[in-house]
Amino acid sequence: MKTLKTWKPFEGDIAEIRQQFPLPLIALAQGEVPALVLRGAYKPKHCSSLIDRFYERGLLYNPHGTGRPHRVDIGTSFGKHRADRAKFFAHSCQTLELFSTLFEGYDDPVRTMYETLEKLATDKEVKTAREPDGQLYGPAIFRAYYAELGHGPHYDSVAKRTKAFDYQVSRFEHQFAGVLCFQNSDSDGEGGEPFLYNCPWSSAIQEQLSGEKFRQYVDEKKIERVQIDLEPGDLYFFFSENIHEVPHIIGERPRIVLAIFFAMSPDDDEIYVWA
Ligand SMILES: O=C(O)CCC(=O)C(=O)O
Ligand SMILES: [Fe+2]
Repeated sequence: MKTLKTWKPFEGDIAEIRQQFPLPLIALAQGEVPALVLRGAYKPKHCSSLIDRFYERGLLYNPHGTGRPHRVDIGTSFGKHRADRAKFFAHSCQTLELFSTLFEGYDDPVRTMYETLEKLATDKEVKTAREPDGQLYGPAIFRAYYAELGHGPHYDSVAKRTKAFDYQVSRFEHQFAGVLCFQNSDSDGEGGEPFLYNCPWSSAIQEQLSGEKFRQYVDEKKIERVQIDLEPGDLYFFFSENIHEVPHIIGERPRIVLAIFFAMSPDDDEIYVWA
């Protein structure tokens, strides 16, 4: 692996980030910085209390003695549901309803993410993605990765990868993600902590993305990568058009995050957020 550490995540509060990067999202898109990390953006105590609530309400499963581990989403994944438009928007509607009471008694973590993003977005308005007829996308998603689950090297772009041109979110130039850690898995190793590569997607990269090929390619081309080490309550933003991965989880305790995707164009006043 490369030892030169020129590509490092920047950690700070909003003011420190904006002082360093007057246009933080553009800095991410241009690869000046791999990620912006806001420690303690949300109260860790609220993370654990909400997770208890998710178990109580059967929104997460207890791994003991159950069958094959599978990822659990609480929310509406665009990628998973977009093929059937009517069902996608109906599902999103249910998520909005669920989220309207799910956080009662605690800070609303979805609002925390949107408000933080709005402060980083400088002069843009941050909105849940919507279609011209007013139908809303899912606002955010909780993801629980259980043992052996992760996410191999990939990039996320509705415009470039998903090519969902029948949806409004494809109109934007750049796509990003924000992830708020709720719980880490119990391994001390690399498991569950995301890696970001200094490598935007291109059609040439596409051929390298299958199987073990990408790791070889990264070594050969000396592509820098960074691992983002998070504690509950920490939030990070990154350019999701860079290749990234989540190494699989080791141990019984699932990694639980609240994630958003969002897209912007320099000349558009709105930022659309979805899941
Ligand atoms: O959970 C993370 O840190 C990244 C997740 C991710 O890459 C995705 O959901 O597409
Ligand atoms: Fe991703």
